[in-house]
Amino acid sequence: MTLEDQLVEALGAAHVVTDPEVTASYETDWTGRFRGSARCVVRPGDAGQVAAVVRLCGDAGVPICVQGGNTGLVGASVPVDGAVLLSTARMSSLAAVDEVSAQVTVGAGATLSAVQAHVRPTGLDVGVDFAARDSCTVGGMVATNAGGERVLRYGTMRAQLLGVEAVLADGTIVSRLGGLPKDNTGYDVVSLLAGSEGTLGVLTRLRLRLVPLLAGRAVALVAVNDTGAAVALVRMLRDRLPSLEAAEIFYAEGLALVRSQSALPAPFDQEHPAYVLVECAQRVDPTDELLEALEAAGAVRDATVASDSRGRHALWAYRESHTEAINAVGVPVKLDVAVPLPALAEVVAALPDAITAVEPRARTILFGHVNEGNLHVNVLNAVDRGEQVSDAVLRLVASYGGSISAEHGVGRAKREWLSLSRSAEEIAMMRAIKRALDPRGLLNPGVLLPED
Ligand code: 2HG
Ligand code: ZN
Repeated sequence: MTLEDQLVEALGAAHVVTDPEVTASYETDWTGRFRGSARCVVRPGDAGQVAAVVRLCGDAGVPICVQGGNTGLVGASVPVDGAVLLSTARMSSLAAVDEVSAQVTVGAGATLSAVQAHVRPTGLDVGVDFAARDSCTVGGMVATNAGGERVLRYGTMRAQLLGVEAVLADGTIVSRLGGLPKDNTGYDVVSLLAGSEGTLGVLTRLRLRLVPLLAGRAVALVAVNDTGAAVALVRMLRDRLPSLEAAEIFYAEGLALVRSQSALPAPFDQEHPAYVLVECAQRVDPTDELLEALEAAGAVRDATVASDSRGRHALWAYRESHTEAINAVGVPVKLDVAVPLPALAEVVAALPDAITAVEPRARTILFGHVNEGNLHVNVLNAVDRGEQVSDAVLRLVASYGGSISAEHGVGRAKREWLSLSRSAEEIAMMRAIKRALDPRGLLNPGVLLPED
């Protein structure tokens, strides 16, 4: 029996796909930069079926690549050639919300927006949110330790995670979904799986902590002179406004690109060098306190505030449309970095020259999450020089004590630069963990750890 026949026996023919027209959409990443070729796509329905897939692939010595919503931006969800691509799409269960504990258990394949829609009627919400919410899956969010727009208030995905069910490389099912917030009984295996990018186990269910759903919201788009002014503004708002939930940054060039790809009107009657988008959220309307804080702030060139849902979404659209607008004009080299806040302005000023030094035609669009010093460096017209551009950006960032991956993960895109952010001792420790849990390197080979 071929591996495909055995997989059909375990999952049913409907859930083992070999038709190249169907598998094609799983074989390219969202940006169009990373490609692979899977021998088939399997769609297990639960941990038991995942365990069967893992055992069969292990016996056949065939690697497995795990894919959620395929919205990842570092090439980690694209298969190495000849791998079995395991899609989590069918594992999208949503258990009843535990309102007493403010927790919920969901399948790894549930999209973020499905979980939001499921929990919000109970007055609770998911602490992490970002633009890919309609397609990204909770499993992928945990596997990459996704960050997004509310890290300032609630932390990254790891901070939302109270339990996991996962299948290890030998087919063992590890289930720890009890959700006790206090539980100091040994190694934190749940946290270890967050950010492991599918290299240590296949996540099948997740237990998430929930946060209060805050209906009183106000969003301000604030025009400022430069990154330094943006950092100073956010620091001041953070000190003054306990309701501050998001602080994002983008620049004139990004706004022009977004507007060229959409029907969005100009937010102000003139252009400005840089823009900060902030959102406040609490039980009662925070508009007055946001306005007062903005009035007290020094370096505001212009500002517009929206409290109603339509107005707030319209302001967020300027920021959240960046990714799609960039992809609409070409395949970008994407780098997601973080630097210490005091260095952010200097790094932003240095980046364009560092990039054009290795690719003079490059067009660099910067935006990101200002409070975490997290910049999304998107470089167009540079995909043929992707290695050199990545090298220049990541070395610059590392020289400021920054991280080569703030929130998207390492994936295939950045693994050869891991030593810029992690010491040799840490990488050796990571390799030892990988060897202990997946000695044959079956799970997501080519992702996260550099070539040995
Ligand atoms: C965001 O913050 C995402 O919108 C995507 O992390 C960033 O497209 C990007 O580079
Ligand atoms: Zn981001």
